[in-house]
Amino acid sequence: MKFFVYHTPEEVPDKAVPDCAIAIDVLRATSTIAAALESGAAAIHVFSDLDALKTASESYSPEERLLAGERGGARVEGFDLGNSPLDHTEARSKGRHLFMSTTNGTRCLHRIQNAPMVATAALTTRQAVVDFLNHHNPEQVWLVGSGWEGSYSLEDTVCAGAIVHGYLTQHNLDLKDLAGNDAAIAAVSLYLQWQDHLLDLMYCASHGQRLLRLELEDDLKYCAQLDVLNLVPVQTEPGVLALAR
Ligand code: 3SL
Repeated sequence: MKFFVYHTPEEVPDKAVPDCAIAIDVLRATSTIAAALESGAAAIHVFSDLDALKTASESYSPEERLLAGERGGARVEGFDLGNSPLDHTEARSKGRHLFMSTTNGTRCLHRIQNAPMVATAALTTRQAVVDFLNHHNPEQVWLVGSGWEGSYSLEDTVCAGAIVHGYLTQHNLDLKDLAGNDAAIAAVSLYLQWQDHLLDLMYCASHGQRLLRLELEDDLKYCAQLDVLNLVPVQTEPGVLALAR
């Protein structure tokens, strides 16, 4: 297996397609996708365009669907939810289809949706993602950070590093044999620097600070947790995610 880390969807090579591509948006889209599936959501339908989202959601009854929209960190007016993982409880989400649009996370998923295997990762699901990779053993893995409007986000790269580091220690491998690009090596270094202080990293990160200004500190605390959910969201058709079977 070779890991390639891309800090943003814009960095992803145009013509190549890996065996497996994994979208990461720790703050907060991929943490929220995992939390929704953990709460029993039937599937997550991801859209860039809010009008297309509303139209597609109409094929489900109001009881069967939830509309989740975020722009600039805040909930889109008229939507049921914003983009907080803490919104999802069994009472609210179980059995329902989540129609979701966020600033960067959905863009990242669209960028990689043509890969034969597409999944999402967060710090909360890191070990489950390592187990998923062990099981499927893809040759080339892209770990793609969502970033913020085209620029690099610390928390996505630390998560990519946590995944590579988890795989590496489990197999007792050398980083130079696993890393497909220099960014993979840098991501592991970032993780090693911060592995015992992940919440502090969220406080330093520019998007963490943006969320703190919106009084979303509890979201930071939730998203900084490592290995607390044993599930992997996988793409079942372009733009739709459900639990890996
Ligand atoms: O950009 C995104 O996709 C979101 O995760 C950003 S936010 O954390 O909801 O503000």
